[in-house]
Amino acid sequence: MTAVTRAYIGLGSNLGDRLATLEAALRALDALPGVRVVTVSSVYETEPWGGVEQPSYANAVAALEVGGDPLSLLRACKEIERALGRESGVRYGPRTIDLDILLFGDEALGTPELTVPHPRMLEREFVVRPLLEIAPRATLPDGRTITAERATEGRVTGVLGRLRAPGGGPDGTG
Ligand code: PH2
Ligand code: MG
Ligand code: MG
Repeated sequence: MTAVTRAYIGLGSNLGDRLATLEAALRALDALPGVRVVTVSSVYETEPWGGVEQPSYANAVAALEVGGDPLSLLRACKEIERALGRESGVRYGPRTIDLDILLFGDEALGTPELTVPHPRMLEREFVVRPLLEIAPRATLPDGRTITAERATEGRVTGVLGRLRAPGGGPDGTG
């Protein structure tokens, strides 16, 4: 039997129909072989972070069960971003969809292609707020608890509601 890992993905969109795009991304993640979307946070309206003039973001976090390895998941995320019309543009600039691996079980990974945990996640309210909503006891690989204390960038300005989670009940548990 192969191991199943609990991973957390940050989703963001600030171009086009943001909620429809986030839902399409969740469906595409759930359709990946060996991947199941387990829980999805509320969608938060957030101030754009990164110093580029751009529209506000819709951000959410999803918990996944993943049968494969982190690099395969990363490549699948890139493929989904492409399929949903993301164009490679300005660094930290506007995008149709962004899928970032935040945590992958208790693995710590530092490769040119992928760093996990996401190196800047603790500073970003648009990541920490939705993550703590669905995983209030989430920890880093070194055992430290994740808190909102340092999350002062990309502030949350409102809650946009909930997405239809793929694969079952309203919260994806069905
Ligand atoms: N993503 C970025 C740049 N800035 N700001 C917010 N609020 N949310 C994001 O997801 C975001 C951002 C590039 O990935
Ligand atoms: Mg990002
Ligand atoms: Mg990204």
